[in-house]
Amino acid sequence: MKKGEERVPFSLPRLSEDEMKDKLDAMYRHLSQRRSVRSFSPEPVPMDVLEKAIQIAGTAPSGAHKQPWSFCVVTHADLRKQIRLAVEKEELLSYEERMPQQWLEDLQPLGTDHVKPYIEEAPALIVVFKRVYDLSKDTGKRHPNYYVSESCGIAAGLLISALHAAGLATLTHTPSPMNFLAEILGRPDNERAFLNIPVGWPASDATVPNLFRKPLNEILIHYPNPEIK
Ligand code: IYR
Repeated sequence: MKKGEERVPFSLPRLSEDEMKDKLDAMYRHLSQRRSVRSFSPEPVPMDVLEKAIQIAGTAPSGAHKQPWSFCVVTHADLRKQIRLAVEKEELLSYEERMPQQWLEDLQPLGTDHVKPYIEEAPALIVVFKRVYDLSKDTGKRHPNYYVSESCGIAAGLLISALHAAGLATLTHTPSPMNFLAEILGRPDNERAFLNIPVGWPASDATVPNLFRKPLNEILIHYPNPEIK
């Protein structure tokens, strides 16, 4: 048997239908409480909680199990300030020149603009990098990774769910372009910034827009379906 081809038995606990429903009802109620937050308390969050959340993110499935992600935790105030300034410079250009009118209109209910105090106020930023390729430890040769964005997207979903379970608020922030993050954080050539996630407790006066989530019947399509040939 070749290296990595060993197989081990696998099973999951079998739940009754009631147990399945109860678990998922509770999970839905819990995850429905998650909101993107743009106003954080500056109180530091425990590092081991962030570490555990990142360990949870690292359980995500990935293309060919390459685990093509790195998570940078930035708590240092000077570095957060530096990132805020760089973010605001890019976002100003985006809001003033790069984003089409329709996009700006779609963002109106969120009330966002290029000013991003929360990047500095949140006690931690988790910057997710996708690794577009890896370098062989022995030969230094480039080795490709696969479905890197899908893999990192799933990992980021687990990360924000884990942080939410710990009672922490997050924002999935995507300045565009965001190559300055790799520069500021000194990341190697194979890493590209994927998401910048401010983390912390919500500020005591935090508010969020009164958004509604699509009901199940708008996002679920059953098959076979008499309305679709
Ligand atoms: N990255 C910008 C703009 C922005 C874009 C989307 I799509 C959002 O859902 C929210 C904001 C910003 O952070 O302001």
